[in-house]
Amino acid sequence: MNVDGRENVFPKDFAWGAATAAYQIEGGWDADGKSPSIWDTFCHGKGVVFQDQNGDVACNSYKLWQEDLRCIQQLGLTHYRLSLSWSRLLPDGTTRHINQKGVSYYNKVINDLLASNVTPMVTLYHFDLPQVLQDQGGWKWAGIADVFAGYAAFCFETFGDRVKLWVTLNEPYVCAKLGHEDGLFAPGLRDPGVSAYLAGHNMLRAHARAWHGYDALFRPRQKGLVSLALNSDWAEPRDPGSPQEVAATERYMAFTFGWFASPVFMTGDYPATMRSRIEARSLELGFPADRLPGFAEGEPRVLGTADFFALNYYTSRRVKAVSCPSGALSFKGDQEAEGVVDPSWPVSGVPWLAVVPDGLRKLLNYIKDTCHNPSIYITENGFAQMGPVDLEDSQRCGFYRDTLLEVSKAIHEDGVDVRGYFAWSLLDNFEWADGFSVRFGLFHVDRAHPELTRTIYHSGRNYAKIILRNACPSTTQS
Ligand code: GBH
Repeated sequence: MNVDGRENVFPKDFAWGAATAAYQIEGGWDADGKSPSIWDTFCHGKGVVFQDQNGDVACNSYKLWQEDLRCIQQLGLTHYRLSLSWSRLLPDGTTRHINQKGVSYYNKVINDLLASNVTPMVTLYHFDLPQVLQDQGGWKWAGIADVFAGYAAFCFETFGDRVKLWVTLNEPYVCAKLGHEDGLFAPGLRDPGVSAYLAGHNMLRAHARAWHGYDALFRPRQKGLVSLALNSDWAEPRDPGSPQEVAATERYMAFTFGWFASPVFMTGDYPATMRSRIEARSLELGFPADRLPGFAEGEPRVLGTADFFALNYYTSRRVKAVSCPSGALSFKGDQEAEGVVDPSWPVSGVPWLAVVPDGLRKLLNYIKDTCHNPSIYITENGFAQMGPVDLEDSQRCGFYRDTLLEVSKAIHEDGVDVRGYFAWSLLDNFEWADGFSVRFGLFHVDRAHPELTRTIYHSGRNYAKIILRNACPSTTQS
């Protein structure tokens, strides 16, 4: 439906948001009774983060929430996605001890948002496991699922009268793979081919318990929605005429998108491709064939435990087939595929983030087709700047314009049920292993200034205009 060139107009009630995460912005890492998370521990170690930086202070949003609120208001956001720090609320990880100062902080944030007519979307877990729970085995420990469900129920009970949009886990793929296979993210484990599958499995068990808890005990009176945020690239074969690359692309999607989307949205189990590849590789290398755990009878059902699809999309890949003949187990050896950046794609400030807006439209259609046409929130999407700060960030302006045009096409031409869009991120913040060297904000945060002054980028002003008009420019002018 491209009537009168108005396809760039978004549906009424479209959610316009920006997203952040607790560890990336809050600081106050040991303030008021908060215990350390695995990211505190990870960053306080040497040589794992750019220039040994850490989130001890970050954007100091724990103290400067009013400044963040001003930024939110200046953009005119209808929605704001934030995450809760588990170890700020429950310092020993469990509800045995509740940190009232943590509760008060988030109550203030949520109440201020609502008073400003901004709907909160709250993520329970954005990579920052309480260290005390890591000490018991973290996501590799089966018992974590019940502990997480207890934390989730506590949050629903405490904030659910006002919060109606919940995300349990942010990007289980990243947490499992970068945290347990590659060692690039906390907890920094390098255990190729084994731990990521186990950690991912326990995340799914944890998520399912949280969702069922909400469904049974809270939904009847709170009437909210619960999902988990899945990140995925869009992938296409390097050479569409090559059957090997077509098959490799299928494996690539199965091991990234399907790993978590299939159990929750499609079949209740991992993709068949994953099961068969991992089993074959285990046999080949003489390993017990149960690296990818099964969904046990008698466990809470995982299929159907999402009330909407929460998608984090950043980039796309061309896929080639690779084989790892060496004797070592690895995720890549199981997947037998590698994603590469097409040389024709422009890249952002970081090499991994190639700018491929139409990949988002394709991925949205793929979700519609493979996951039973769910309602979709794009819970993260954004563009990285590196090097000198450029407040006139024209490349990022173009990125948002082109991306939103693809979203509007997905809605109007393809009939994808996209309900909202959250820019990553409200602020320049602590970009995990890249520290503060990579900036995703709609607002710049001046780290040299004692008050960590927030200044809007040109892209922030443009985004505010888009929100105000509920439409993105349909031409290359903005
Ligand atoms: C999101 O992950 C996170 O949810 C968010 O917290 C983060 O700030 C945002 O992305 C921007 O990165 O350096 O080649 O090893 C998106 C998934 C995982 C994609 C880490 C890039 C690093 C690739 N990201 N990955 S590389």
